[in-house]
Amino acid sequence: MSVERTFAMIKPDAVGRGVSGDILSMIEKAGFRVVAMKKHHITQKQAEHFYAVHQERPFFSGLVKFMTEAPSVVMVLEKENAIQSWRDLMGATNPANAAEGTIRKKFATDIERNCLHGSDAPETAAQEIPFFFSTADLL
Ligand code: FUP
Repeated sequence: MSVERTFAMIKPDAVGRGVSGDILSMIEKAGFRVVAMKKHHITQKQAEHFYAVHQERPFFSGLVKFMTEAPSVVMVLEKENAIQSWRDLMGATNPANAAEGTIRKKFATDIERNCLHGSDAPETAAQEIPFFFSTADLL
């Protein structure tokens, strides 16, 4: 295993409910280093691009609407095996299936408003990190 970076997002539902601090605390307690972090209100174009892989799915327009309704917190996290570790800490996409101890189990309400995003592979992290952060943010 090697030290990796992954892209993480606290979505508008969690930010709006004021639980970003609690989530950040769980992230830090799990041993991640926060390399970069900012609040960002994603535009419609950005959300459509970010979730382009889902553009044919029936939930796409609802997902874009939700993601653009209020700001998110976007982050780059670093740790050994960070991509899988962050997905493990997030829990299942559908919070109804999320394991005890995961963030989605604690804070998420439904499959769309599921609090968090995390890159699912090194290639995805390599696209998602520069989508939100410049080289200068990541030194
Ligand atoms: P994840 O990798 O956990 O973010 O999950 P996916 O890439 O499968 O889905 C991306 C986002 O689409 C989810 F976070 C929420 C939304 N989604 C729905 O709203 N309904 C679905 O049935 C599946 C996903």
